Amino acid sequence: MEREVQILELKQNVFEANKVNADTVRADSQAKKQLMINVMSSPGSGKTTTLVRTIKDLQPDIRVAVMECDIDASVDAETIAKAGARSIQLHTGGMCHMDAQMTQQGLDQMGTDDLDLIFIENVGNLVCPAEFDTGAALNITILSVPEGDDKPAKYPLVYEVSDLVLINKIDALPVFDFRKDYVESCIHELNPDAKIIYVSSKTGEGFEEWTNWLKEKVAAVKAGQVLTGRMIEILAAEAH
Ligand SMILES: Nc1nc2c(ncn2[C@@H]2O[C@H](COP(=O)(O)OP(=O)(O)OP(=O)(O)O)[C@@H](O)[C@H]2O)c(=O)[nH]1
Ligand SMILES: [Mg+2]
Ligand SMILES: [Zn+2]
Repeated sequence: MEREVQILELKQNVFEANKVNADTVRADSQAKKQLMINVMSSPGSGKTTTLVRTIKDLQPDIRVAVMECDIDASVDAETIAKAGARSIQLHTGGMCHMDAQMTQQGLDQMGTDDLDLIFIENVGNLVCPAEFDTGAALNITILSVPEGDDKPAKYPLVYEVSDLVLINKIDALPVFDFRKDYVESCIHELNPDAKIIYVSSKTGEGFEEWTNWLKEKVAAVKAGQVLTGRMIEILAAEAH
């Protein structure tokens, strides 16, 4: 007699549970009029360096905190603390991405009083962080010049779900074959509304445009506006 085969969609359950947690995290930050931004990129593209310069440019007018997520070590959280912002190091227990439950635990431990802007520095990885809603309102990706201009073509999802792409290390443009037109067309093909800003976290070039974008978003949240980033829209559309 033939036996019936059972199928359990584990991945589906994981995403559904995460969505509930992410919505709770987002509702809390909306109630507190705090903006949370998830920063994704491959290892070494300059997430921490970018955040350090950003903190220095924004504080004290905008009160910033960073949740650093890594598999191990605490160097990034120490670097952020030295830059004068509240920070916490989260160890993901071997996981290569953040999820909303981890965000909640991090926020509870760090404390969120007296903050305007909270960054999540996600684990350096261009693949699964793009699949998990952390509960942040907005998502950004950093692509650094030395990684190559083919990354949007090879890792499309992270660019699809991002509201903004920072192209970092532009001070290195003279020594790399990096086609700006090509990278822009690849990103816009995936995500026509993605904002692209060129920066160097080493020299500060481009930072005015980046920090103005942040100031605008923080002001919108303070004014009670609910920001709905691309990732939230895409996940909601998939759920229907
Ligand atoms: N030339 C140049 N170097 C940069 C720039 N931004 C970052 N770097 C360097 O790139 C290296 C990696 O920078 P990090 O900020 O640690 O990168 P990260 O993305 O936080 O790395 P992980 O947390 O390990 O994923 C460091 O040596 C930085 O000094 C830049 O704009 N120009
Ligand atoms: Mg880092
Ligand atoms: Zn992962």
